[in-house]
Amino acid sequence: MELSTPSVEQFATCPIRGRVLVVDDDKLIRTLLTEFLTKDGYQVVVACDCLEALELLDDPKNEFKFMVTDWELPDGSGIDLIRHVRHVVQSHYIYVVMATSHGNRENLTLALNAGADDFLTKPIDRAELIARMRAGQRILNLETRLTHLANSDLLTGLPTRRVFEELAAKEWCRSMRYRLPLSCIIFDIDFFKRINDIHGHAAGDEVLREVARVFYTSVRKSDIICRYGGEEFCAILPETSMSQALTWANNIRNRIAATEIVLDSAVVNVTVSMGVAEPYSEMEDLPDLVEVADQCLIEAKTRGRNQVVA
Ligand code: GH3
Ligand code: MG
Ligand code: MG
Ligand code: MG
Ligand code: MG
Repeated sequence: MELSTPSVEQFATCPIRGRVLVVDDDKLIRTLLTEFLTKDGYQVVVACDCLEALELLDDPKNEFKFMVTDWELPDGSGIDLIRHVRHVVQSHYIYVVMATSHGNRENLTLALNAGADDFLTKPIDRAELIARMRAGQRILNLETRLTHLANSDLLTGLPTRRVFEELAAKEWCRSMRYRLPLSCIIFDIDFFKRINDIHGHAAGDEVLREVARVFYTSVRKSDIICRYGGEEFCAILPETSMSQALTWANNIRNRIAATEIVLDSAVVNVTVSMGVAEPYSEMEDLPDLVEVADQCLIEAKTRGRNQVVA
């Protein structure tokens, strides 16, 4: 798997570099940083003190990729802000640059130990700022790629079962708390072993990719899906009743059956069997829901495959 980071040339053509939180009580510095960063393609949001910065950081909509912070602020220290970022805001990594005139070795060590990634000495030099931001961008890009690799199934590109279980468990809690409907669909390709046996394993892989593609293009952004196992796929449909889920399941079952999958040696069609379930009072958690859907899937196989059982 190649894992090269983009070259400087690629950066130069990259129009949007993400959102930067600039924290400084000096208006001139805020203006200067905003101008330098905006010109280089960043979206800049400014804060004058810790309180303002914390409010912005704690709003998940902001999704800051970077924070450039001053050391001394009217209501606290940039060091405390950095500690907050590292200990509280953890949904994604924020690359932190400490910008200060306290540029001695002792302070540099303190800032790095608090969680800063880099250091910028005032007065701010434009070229140095941009170069340090690009160093940060390389690390963030690498993190994004590694996260994607860790969370996606290599063959189909769908989320892995681990990611699915994490997100679906959250959705389960939300649906319980707010009494919202929720449905689970699990499906398995019928007689898939035959594809491997007749056309070879590579052809089997192609069929899996194609089924995954039809599945992926049939769901909403809010649905939580995954490749659940070998030739098994699962979906949690938030705010979806059993009857809506049944309609959806039959649609996708028909779409898969109608898809002609072009292999090297032949054109094939596959069908899928599906189980659909919704929560009921005896269920304790998400695995209970998936288990019931799985029982329905087994029943669909027993009844002759290429059908949906609820
Ligand atoms: P059923 O209708 O009862 O589901 O029959 P089936 O043949 O689909 O089920 P079975 O469990 O007998 O076989 C599933 C096959 O899926 C066996 C396994 O080798 C194959 N398989 C699992 N993962 C992969 C994969 O990543 N690629 C390929 N090509 N085959 C896979
Ligand atoms: Mg200051
Ligand atoms: Mg089986
Ligand atoms: Mg199967
Ligand atoms: Mg199976």
